[in-house]
Amino acid sequence: MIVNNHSAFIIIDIQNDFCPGGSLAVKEGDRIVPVVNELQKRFALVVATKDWHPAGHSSFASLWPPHCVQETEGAEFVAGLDTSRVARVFLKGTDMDIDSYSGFFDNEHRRATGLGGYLKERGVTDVAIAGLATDYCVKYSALDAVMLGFKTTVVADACRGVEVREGDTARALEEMAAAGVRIIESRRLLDARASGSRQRA
Ligand code: VGL
Ligand code: ZN
Repeated sequence: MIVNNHSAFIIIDIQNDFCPGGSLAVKEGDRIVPVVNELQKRFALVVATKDWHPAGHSSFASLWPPHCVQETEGAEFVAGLDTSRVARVFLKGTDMDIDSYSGFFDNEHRRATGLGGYLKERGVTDVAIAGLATDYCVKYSALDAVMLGFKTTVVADACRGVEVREGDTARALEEMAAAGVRIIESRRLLDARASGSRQRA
């Protein structure tokens, strides 16, 4: 079962800088917002992450343009995202010298963000993940979730990829599936309640 009392929904980095007009814009990044808002209603527990870099973060020099700098407009959640049900926001990428694609740990697994412990303390066994970007932060969050023992689902159409190289999003989904992540479409979750009640009738 995907949605039960032991399930949590994790919203990854739906921030201005990852949406059209932002400094590290993901194509159609904003298009996932309505479906993410609908999906939230299916879960008793909703948490979110924010990419939250200090100015001059080490990742800006090498791979990425400056993005999601702490306390800037670019680091805020996009305006359309419903945050009223978000129980807690976990910040990632806060250490100057190391990046953190996963919402659970930095890229060398030196330090935890607290997300994994928070979920386990609340008896969460299953997680569903959506957000930005499929080929970076969603992927590494999902792989860490599996590693931590969560039954992990990624809602593919509620995510978009950066696609530094064309095909990265599709490859990321394959990689996640190979690691034991269930990849589904939002319809599976959004239709579940209605079809469930029909089946019981
Ligand atoms: C992300 C690149 C750099 C992401 C964050 O949220 O996927 N990607 N920082
Ligand atoms: Zn970042």
